[in-house]
Amino acid sequence: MTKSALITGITGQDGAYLAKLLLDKGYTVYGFVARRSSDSRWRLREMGVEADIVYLDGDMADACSVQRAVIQAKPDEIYNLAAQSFVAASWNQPVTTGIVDGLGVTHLLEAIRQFSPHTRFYQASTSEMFGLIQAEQQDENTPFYPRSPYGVAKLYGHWITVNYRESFNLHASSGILFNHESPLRGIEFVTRKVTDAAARIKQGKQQELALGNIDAKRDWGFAGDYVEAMWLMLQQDKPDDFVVATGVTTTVREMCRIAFDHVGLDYRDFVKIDPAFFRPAEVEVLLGNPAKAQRVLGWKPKTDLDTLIRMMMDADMKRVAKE
Ligand code: NAP
Ligand code: F7E
Repeated sequence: MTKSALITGITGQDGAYLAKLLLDKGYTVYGFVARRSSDSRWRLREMGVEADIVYLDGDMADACSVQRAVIQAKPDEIYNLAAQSFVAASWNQPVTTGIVDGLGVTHLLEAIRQFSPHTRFYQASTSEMFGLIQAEQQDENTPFYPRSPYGVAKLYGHWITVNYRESFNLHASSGILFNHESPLRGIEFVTRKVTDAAARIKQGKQQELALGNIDAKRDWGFAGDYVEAMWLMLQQDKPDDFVVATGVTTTVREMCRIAFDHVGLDYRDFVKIDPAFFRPAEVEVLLGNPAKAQRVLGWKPKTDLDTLIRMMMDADMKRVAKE
């Protein structure tokens, strides 16, 4: 029988990769989409899936619209990817971030509990919940210490998912995903900011690149690999929480080196440090331990950072050349 899934945040990076994965598996895919004044479906077009999705209008802040979407779709699976996901912006929009990324999760869980309790639920949790890290390598048992309004809101979303699982026996899982990137990554995130700038500098369209804390370290993986882990979580008999990461951490500085190297440039000639890009409170280092995901889900990252950055550089070189 054909399965169905509702994806919130389907117009985002992960939404586009996940929609493609599920459509390829034969799912009927519903996309919960907020009204915007300009086009937000470009990633779905890039993935060649725009016409294959059933769109349902709504906003995570609007409980009525969330409820209506759940009742209309009554899907087998819901993937809650919608969020104000840019950490730096969360200090300027702390309340919106709290409502969308935090309370919005309750809107969905309540709708499932009341109207579609058979639906399996995936919550897009994040390594930002570890923030000021309490263990050198973070796993499902590491205490949380969020460092931004985004991290705090996501921690609420994580715990309400755990709580509804334990209170109402819902099949609700939380994926604690470390940074994952792709050519579809938003331009404000550091990897895309760097690959886009390196492509522009190479093609004479930009002179320099202003960055903040380039000594920060992240555990970066490929979004295409990570959406498979989301799907695998909902195929398990039992819901649970899983860290999804590569187990390797790298500085922003080294990531710059890889990107600029790929187009024959030395990043040190172009990168300038600008205090405007430093954060009020920084997450200095993240390093995940994906052992449980490997053991229980049989999931392993397939793409290393070098391959990922080269993939992003190639895509940006082509895109910038066409502009
Ligand atoms: P993204 O590209 O920023 O996509 C976010 C999505 O949420 C977009 O489709 C956006 O719609 C939608 N959205 C924002 N506010 C909304 C609202 N009020 N109502 C309905 N939809 C709304 O994020 P991503 O990188 O794909 O990440 C997917 C999820 O995983 C997010 O929840 C993020 O916080 C989480 N996460 C990401 C990472 C990562 O490294 N990428 C790691 C851990 C967790 P528009 O396109 O219309 O703006
Ligand atoms: O920053 C440093 C910055 O914005 C990474 C989101 O998907 O992953 C993402 O959050 C690091 C930070 O991602 C610039 O200070 C230096 O230390 O690419 P980012 P993020 O904050 O790690 C997590 C897991 C999520 O859940 C989030 O949704 O890079 N950095 N200079 C910079 N960052 C940016 N954006 N711009 C700079 O100029």
